[in-house]
Amino acid sequence: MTSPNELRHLIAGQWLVGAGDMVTSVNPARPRVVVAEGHCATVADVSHAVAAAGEALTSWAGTPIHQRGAVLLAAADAVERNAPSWGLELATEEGKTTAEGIGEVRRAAQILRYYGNEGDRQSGEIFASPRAGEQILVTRKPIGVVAVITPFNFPIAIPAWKIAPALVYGNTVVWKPASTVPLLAIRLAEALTDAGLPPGVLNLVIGDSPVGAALADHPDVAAISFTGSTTVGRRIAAAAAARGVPAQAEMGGKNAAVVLDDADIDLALDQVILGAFRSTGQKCTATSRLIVTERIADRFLAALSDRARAIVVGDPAHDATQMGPVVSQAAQRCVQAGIDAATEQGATVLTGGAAYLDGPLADGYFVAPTILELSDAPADIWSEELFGPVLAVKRATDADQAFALANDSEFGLSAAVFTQDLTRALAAVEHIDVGVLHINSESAGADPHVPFGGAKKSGLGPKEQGGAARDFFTHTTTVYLRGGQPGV
Ligand code: UN1
Repeated sequence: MTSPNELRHLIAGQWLVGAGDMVTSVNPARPRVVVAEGHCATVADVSHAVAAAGEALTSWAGTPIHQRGAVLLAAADAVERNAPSWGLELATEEGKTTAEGIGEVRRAAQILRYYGNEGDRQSGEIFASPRAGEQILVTRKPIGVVAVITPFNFPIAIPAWKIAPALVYGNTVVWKPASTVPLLAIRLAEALTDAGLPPGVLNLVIGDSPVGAALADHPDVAAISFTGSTTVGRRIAAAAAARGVPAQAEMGGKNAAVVLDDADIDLALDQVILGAFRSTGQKCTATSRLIVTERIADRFLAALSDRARAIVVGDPAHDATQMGPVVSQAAQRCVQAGIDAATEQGATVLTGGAAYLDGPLADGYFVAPTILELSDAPADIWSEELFGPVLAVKRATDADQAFALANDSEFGLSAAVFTQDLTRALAAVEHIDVGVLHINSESAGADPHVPFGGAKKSGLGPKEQGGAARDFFTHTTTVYLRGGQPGV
């Protein structure tokens, strides 16, 4: 067995051993295997990191954007080159399949490349002035030291899509990743420093919630970008508002797939399976609710359950595996408790319904792909995010009722609608209240050049990615520009 990777923090360009509590990341498929371990950062480390980011700010902000972008482009090449080995490490630490792990590392490279080229894009605006001899320019400046707090489920892609725009627009960063996935955080930070990022421009502090809270509450942090649970996101956004600094919080989802009578059934089956069970359902964009119209419901649900049963669940390191474990024992218990509560509240288990407590998967944190059909009684599983491979189903009489059920959630991150009828697709665009809508594709997925984020209670503050990222990571200065000579 190889020895675990040593956990280190990056502060002011130095890789340091922490002085906080011991933290260990394990392979959720074989929890006796330790992937990385070491000491957490302390609150004092957070202060040092914020101070280092503050010291590096003036010089980094003054570096031409093309030069800042060149660092991201060089890092992208390194990330891409290492995709096979880091993808396997990602799978080993997080639990998604190796193919998905490699795909995610490549996606991080793509995101770094997108922002690496930002210098070639428009960076401001010019308006006409109502006064002769004047133009009005809108220019952009970095905000300052940015805190980035990221979740376990995309250990490199989500960090890349926050850190890359923050850096390219001239901010400096202190980043706290989830302590369940420190290895990929170290890999990304190394790629960026090896690519030439000056000391202090990116700092990495690994730890649990006290480290995150110390970072989010630090008086010298000028903006916070967070992805994670609704509870923590709201707390961070409230603290940021109290200090008068901007925050973006990407939080929960309870995303519906709507399958209408006229859908291409095979396509819908494929995509609903991907949306619900890829990454073991651990995405804020995962499909966790299914609404299917009555006329096709029996046929669709029987075929969907067959496909879910056929998913090969196992160790993410094996090529044949199609779905790995959930990230931790706490997650496994939480998902099981959610399923049990649903059945007590009247749900019928169509397939799955339990963790694997004996047999070859018993050691790991595995849960079977689960489909539950709900009765008319209220059920928590319809309204509360579970973050696991669990799909809750309701039937609708027609498209209107199906769209109303899709909207029956306090969340509004993403949705998927399956129909071949343009009029119904357009009605979905008009009526379904979400930040990301897929017509005839699964509810997950996000491209780097377009806005990403939720409606309703799924998100707080500006969206991520594309032009939205520029809006968040910069502030504008409106310049009324005249020559020095009156009247000219
Ligand atoms: C995707 O759907 O591919 O935490 C990305 C999450 C989201 C990212 C989803 N912020 O799952």
